Amino acid sequence: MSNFSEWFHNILEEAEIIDTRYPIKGMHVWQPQGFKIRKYALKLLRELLDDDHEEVLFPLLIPEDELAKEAIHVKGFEEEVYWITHGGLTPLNKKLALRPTSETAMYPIFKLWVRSHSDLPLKFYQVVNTFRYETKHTRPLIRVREITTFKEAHTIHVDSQGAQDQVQDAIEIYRSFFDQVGIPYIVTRRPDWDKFPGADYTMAFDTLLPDGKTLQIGTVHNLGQTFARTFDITYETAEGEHQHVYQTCYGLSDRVIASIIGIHGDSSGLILPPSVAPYQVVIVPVLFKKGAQEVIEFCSQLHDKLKKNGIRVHFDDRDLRAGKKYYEWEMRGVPLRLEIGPRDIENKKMMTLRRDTMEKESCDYQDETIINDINEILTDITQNLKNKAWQKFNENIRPAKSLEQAKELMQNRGIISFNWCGGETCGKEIEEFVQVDILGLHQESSDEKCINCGAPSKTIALLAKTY
Ligand code: PR8
Repeated sequence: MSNFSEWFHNILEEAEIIDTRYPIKGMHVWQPQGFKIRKYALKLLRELLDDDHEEVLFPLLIPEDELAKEAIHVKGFEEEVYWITHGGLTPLNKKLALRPTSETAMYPIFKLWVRSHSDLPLKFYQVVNTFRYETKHTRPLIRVREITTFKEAHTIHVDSQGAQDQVQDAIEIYRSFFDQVGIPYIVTRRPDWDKFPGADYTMAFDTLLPDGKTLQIGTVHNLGQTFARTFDITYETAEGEHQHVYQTCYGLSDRVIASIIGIHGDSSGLILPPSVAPYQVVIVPVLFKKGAQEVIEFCSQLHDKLKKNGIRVHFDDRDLRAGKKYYEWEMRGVPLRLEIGPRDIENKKMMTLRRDTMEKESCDYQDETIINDINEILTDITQNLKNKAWQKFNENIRPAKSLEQAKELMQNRGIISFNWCGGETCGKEIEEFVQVDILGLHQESSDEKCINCGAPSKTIALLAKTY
């Protein structure tokens, strides 16, 4: 995969994930295969959030005066908002924004919903499309102007500790989500100049795409009381006083799918983790003149049995050369292929091909254990994909002791860890020198010095070329 960008665009087209021919820049069409991957990824996330969040659905349009209420927030988004100015031929007396995110749509209503301390915390989420007029180069799934699958959560708490704890909980939820699809990540606290407009602080998940550039795949923001004050969201304490609430919000986008495709795929196409694969297993009959009917019947029964047991399976009985079918299912990333011919049935065998390793193996076939056997292979594929991805990710995080070394290491892209004092002027100098971005503060370090200004530094930060 020497040219990742080209590979990525080709595979989106060939595997029928996204059609990029829609005539608006940054807005694309989900095709059936892509839509299924999206659907299963959403299902995983919903299962995690539904534990203690309520799903809601707010309108797409935000009145101009509500969007403008939170000054820092609106400043952060002013260059990215799409506006509706007319209803038919009639100019609107109040412009309406297409939500770039939904804080200013939701929070005026939260003001009406929040009453007493006993109602809190409240945790909501919605899955919607949001619109951002991105000026940087757009790319399908990675930087789009219509984010079609914006999964945004918004929570409300009585105190600052509640919001801080929620940030940690949200990070755990996202960890668990990314683990289920085998995506490696590193969590940093974004520098102040790069936090979400209106947030006290922002925690971000970054992964690494095969071209060595990092992609921000999720963010968790502690909003403190900024929005609560702006929208006057208060609750009544046990003593009957009115206090402003504390809030958090966090979100994931279409980038989740981009990273699944980009990180696991290879030169033969997609490699999908079973958790999101439209088909987890494909059965291909190996037919000869003799015994063909028996093979078809066997495969068809096997298909029904797997399906009944909750495995997403497809029986490919098209009248095509087996080789052509193999090529197609490999390109589409089906985790496991079963090839069954007359001799296999006779010998109680089947041929398996794992897409993650491309290993072909003749396995025993037993009616009683087949479901278990297949589920075991699928679990192993999930684990192997995750391990491989994490290993590659970790290999690409390298420490630098000086700015010169950071610059040199950066020639191979990846992530550089280094000691940083945390100061803004100093940070900008580092970015200027190495010509890449500071992702943020990653973890505590023993006493060291900032690699740029020499001031004492107790934190390790990360640098990377970012998307
Ligand atoms: C919030 N408010 O909005 P965030 N294309 C694809 N993905 C994108 C794009 C884009 N143009 N822009 C951002 N993302 C908060 C939290 C409600 C939810 C992805 O936060 O602006 C990035 O992965 O940080 C980002 O981390 C995530 O959406 C949330 O966007």
